[in-house]
Amino acid sequence: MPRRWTHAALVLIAVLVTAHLIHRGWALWGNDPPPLNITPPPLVDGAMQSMQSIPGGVFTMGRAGHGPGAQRVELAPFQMDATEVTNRQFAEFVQTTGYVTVAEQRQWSLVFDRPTGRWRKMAGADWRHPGGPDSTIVGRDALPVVHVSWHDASAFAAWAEKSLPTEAQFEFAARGGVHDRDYPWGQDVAQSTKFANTWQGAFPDADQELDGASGLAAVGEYSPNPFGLYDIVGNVREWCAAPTAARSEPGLRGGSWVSTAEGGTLFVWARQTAPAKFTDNRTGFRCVKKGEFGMTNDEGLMTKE
Ligand SMILES: [Ca+2]
Ligand SMILES: [Ca+2]
Repeated sequence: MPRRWTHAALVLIAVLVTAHLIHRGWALWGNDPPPLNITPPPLVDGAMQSMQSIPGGVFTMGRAGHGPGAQRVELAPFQMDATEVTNRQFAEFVQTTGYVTVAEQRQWSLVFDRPTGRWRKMAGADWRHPGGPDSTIVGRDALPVVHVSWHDASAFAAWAEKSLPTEAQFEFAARGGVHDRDYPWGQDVAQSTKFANTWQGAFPDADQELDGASGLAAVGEYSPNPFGLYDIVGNVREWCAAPTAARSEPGLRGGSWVSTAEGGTLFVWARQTAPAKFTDNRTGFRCVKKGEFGMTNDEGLMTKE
């Protein structure tokens, strides 16, 4: 009798522990992806931008048969901005340093023209005037900064004591620990409307706006990937650190609000490039920091040691 009760108690405990672990979303099944229903830290719009710890590790970067192909890469742990850099954050940088962007010096930038689906050179377009000289960023604090060149993004990163991610860091982070899929959320492009601000429908005739956003969206409005990174695909495509190969253009990752599934730029392994002085209203950035240089406090904020 006691033995039966002991057996029953052990079974009950095993069931409860298993249920608890499953409820907590622990990966009991080896290398499967972590759950997507994580609770990310609160977003903070300002100089103290929320960063996420990215564990590092070995992964296959790229895709065989596409661009530079696939290669095994090993990465050290690092921290990455949870969101794209916003107008408010960039304004703080400019107010502090007096920095003048490439587009402001040049007095023009490229703006997407919906009727034609082309990028039009527009005088007076810059980060303060994202749609052209008559537009403004007033009331758009939480939108990603655009019309920033690779040089501008690098200057911001240096000021913030961070750097632009390498393409390997960006891709590893975008994959979110899911290494055999084309999107951070899996293979189903229809799910993109939950995780990313992109373009649905025939380009450039009509954006069906199934994701709820026409044009740019405020950062952090869509679900994060398993590493707690928002808009790592879509919204603005993001500058990466310059490649070491001579004369190579910097890479751009993640696609943007103008990207369609058919275009192929939304894949976690896809890459675009542009000249370092290139600017338009679909291109922005976020920063990274070496893991050992900072700690994350209880509120998910970077703190200096
Ligand atoms: Ca959209
Ligand atoms: Ca993005």
